[in-house]
Amino acid sequence: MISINTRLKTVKENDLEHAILVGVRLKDDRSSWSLEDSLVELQQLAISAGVKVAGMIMQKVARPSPYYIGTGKLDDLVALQQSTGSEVIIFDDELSPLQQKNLEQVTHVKVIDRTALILDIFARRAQTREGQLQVELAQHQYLLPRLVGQWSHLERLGGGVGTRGPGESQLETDRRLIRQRISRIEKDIEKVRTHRTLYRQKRERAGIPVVSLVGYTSAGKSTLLNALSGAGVMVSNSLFSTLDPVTRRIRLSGGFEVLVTDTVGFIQKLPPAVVLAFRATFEELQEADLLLHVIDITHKNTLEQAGTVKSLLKELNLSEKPILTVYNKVDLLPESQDEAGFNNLVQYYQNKNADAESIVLISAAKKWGLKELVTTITRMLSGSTLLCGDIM
Ligand SMILES: Nc1nc2c(ncn2[C@@H]2O[C@H](COP(=O)(O)OP(=O)(O)OP(=O)(O)O)[C@@H](O)[C@H]2O)c(=O)[nH]1
Ligand SMILES: [Mg+2]
Repeated sequence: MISINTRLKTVKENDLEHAILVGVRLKDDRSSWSLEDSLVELQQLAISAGVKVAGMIMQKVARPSPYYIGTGKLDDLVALQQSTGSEVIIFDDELSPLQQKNLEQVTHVKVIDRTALILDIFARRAQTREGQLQVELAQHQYLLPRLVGQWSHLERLGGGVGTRGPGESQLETDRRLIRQRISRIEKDIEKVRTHRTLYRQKRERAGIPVVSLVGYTSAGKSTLLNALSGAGVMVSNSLFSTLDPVTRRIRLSGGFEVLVTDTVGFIQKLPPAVVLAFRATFEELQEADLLLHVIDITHKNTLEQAGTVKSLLKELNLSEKPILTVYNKVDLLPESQDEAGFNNLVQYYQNKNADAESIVLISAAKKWGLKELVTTITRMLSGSTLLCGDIM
């Protein structure tokens, strides 16, 4: 198992590694994200994982080769890696085990993909037992199909004495150990989850509505929770600052109370292993009476980010929930440098947009627009009769 654990720790703690990033656009890719923007995001992920980006390579290809990129680009990649002395190459898309092995054999450095990078950030951020278990589960699930690649080179040498036998049995042992570990983690997660279900039932009896913050990573969800409740949740400009869900009770106008939950952010190309492992966290969202979709209005990819969140909500069967769209970071817009400018902008927006009812503009950092936000939350919850009755 030592070799497996070493592979899992793709990026070393407290050690600035230098990386080359590689982005590829396949011909049949229907993503709304441009190759360049996706790579810029990968760069932010790399920085969030403590990696220094030394160079980037991009290519559009019809279909992936055994090296994912074409052979000409592969030469460029090797040259760039050597001239920068980079220790790691990070691909923006999931590599097959064989592609990863082929690339490592040619470049002689570690080759990882976006998924491994995201899992590495998650491993650094997880604070609670449940969060750590979920990350570990995701890592093992990511690794399991990839074990094949580590031994197949022995088979390709022609098999027979000294290759197929030991290789195969080692592979089986590794697989079995990982499967055992996976089922142990699943059981542990189940235990933690039972705890949470009990807590949830208690809350349901108390009848307090739940408002859940959802949105792209770094949209400002935790900043908003802090602004609403003084929660003191960690906020940072690195991606995936929040991993473990946090719930705070806040008082709305009229003395009503709601629970506001902050949770892991979304990102494009969210790895299936992560979705699977964080099932419990995402399932919590099913309990929400209202979703606040927090959007960074100033990001270059605001539309793409919002679209990514919407399709993930659909995948998680959450798109039927009442949703309030919250445009955040309005203080960064040139029209609203101060509160008076902000109020003018809100007024202008409300007059102009027929659907302004379910959209609120705010600055979580400056605490602008929070009163309007709270009023809208109250109205939406009252509309669903959740705030009727005596819950105090
Ligand atoms: N100027 C400005 N910056 C903001 C605002 N809201 C959040 N930020 C900044 O945006 C960055 C991300 O904020 P977070 O609250 O950590 O975002 P998040 O959505 O919780 O991100 P994850 O936990 O990574 O999913 C931080 O640097 C915040 O200071 C805002 O209203 N205005
Ligand atoms: Mg957060």
